[in-house]
Amino acid sequence: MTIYVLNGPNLNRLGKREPDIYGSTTLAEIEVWCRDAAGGHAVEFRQSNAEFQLVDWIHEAIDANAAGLIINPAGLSFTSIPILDALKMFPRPIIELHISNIHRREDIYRTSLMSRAATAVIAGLGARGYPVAVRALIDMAS
Ligand code: DHK
Repeated sequence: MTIYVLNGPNLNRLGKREPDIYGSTTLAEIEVWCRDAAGGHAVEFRQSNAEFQLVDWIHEAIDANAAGLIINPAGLSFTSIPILDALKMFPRPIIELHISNIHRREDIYRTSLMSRAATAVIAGLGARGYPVAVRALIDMAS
């Protein structure tokens, strides 16, 4: 079983980026948490600041028959039709993940296009949302 965890723009800066909103945990630490939570199942953990790269990785997850996909599209959550269209092709559970509670933030962050394709949404758990999402996908796939 393989789980894909995809991260969008600026998440490579976690730990230094607005820690009052996103916390002090780095993306590298989050990756370790995800691999630990996966309990031996394979995790493809990636980050890109480029929309096209995220689309290509979603296609890769489809072709690899991934058991599930966790995606934090970051700012692209609110604008990217290409990512939404790619997610619509993914045939298994998708968890949309936001570190912050986007529904408690400025208006520009409140309406995620991705939720139209997501099986579930986690928002506001901080970095700990990632291992929670990994465990949930594994439970759904088992
Ligand atoms: C991350 C971002 O980079 C923001 O653009 C989103 C999301 C929120 C998060 O909470 O993980 O609005």
